[in-house]
Amino acid sequence: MRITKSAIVLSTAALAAGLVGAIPASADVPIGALQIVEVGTDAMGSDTFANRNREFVTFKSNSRLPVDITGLVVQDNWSHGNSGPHTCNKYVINALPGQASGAVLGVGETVTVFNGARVGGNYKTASGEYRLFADSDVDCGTAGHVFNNDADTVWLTSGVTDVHSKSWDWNGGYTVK
Ligand SMILES: [Ca+2]
Ligand SMILES: [Ca+2]
Ligand SMILES: [Ca+2]
Repeated sequence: MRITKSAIVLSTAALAAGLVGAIPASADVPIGALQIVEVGTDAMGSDTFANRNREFVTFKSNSRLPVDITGLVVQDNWSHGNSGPHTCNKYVINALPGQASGAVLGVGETVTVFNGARVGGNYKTASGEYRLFADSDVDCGTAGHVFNNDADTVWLTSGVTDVHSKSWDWNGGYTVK
């Protein structure tokens, strides 16, 4: 198998902590343990409260161990640079569907956070993808759309650690990979 730098870092951290299971919630998720694979940046046509789900972030685990992502913040560049208390333009993962408490991402598993809402709420697909719904406020961004269509950055932040980010500076499509 391919040994990644992040896997080595993670393994070292796990050994240092004497762990055999998941990286504990008290530790920040290590840099590189998660990877953003796709961002929905712009809903086709007008950006309205009803089509907020066309804005989304998909990320996967690159870790060789289950990783506790409880408290992970998925946020745009405005939120990332705003250290004051605020509730706009970010989503905090405190639970995953099917788990009694906390949020532990298994090896190779994927999460998609949609900015809109869904009847029935969060769920896990048959193929094992967690789908979470941030239900952004209409007063945040443009009718709840928070990822700038032309240029922005999505950040995955755990405590003080920026685990991964993805930027774009174009306006030529609806998603960025
Ligand atoms: Ca947008
Ligand atoms: Ca649009
Ligand atoms: Ca933004």
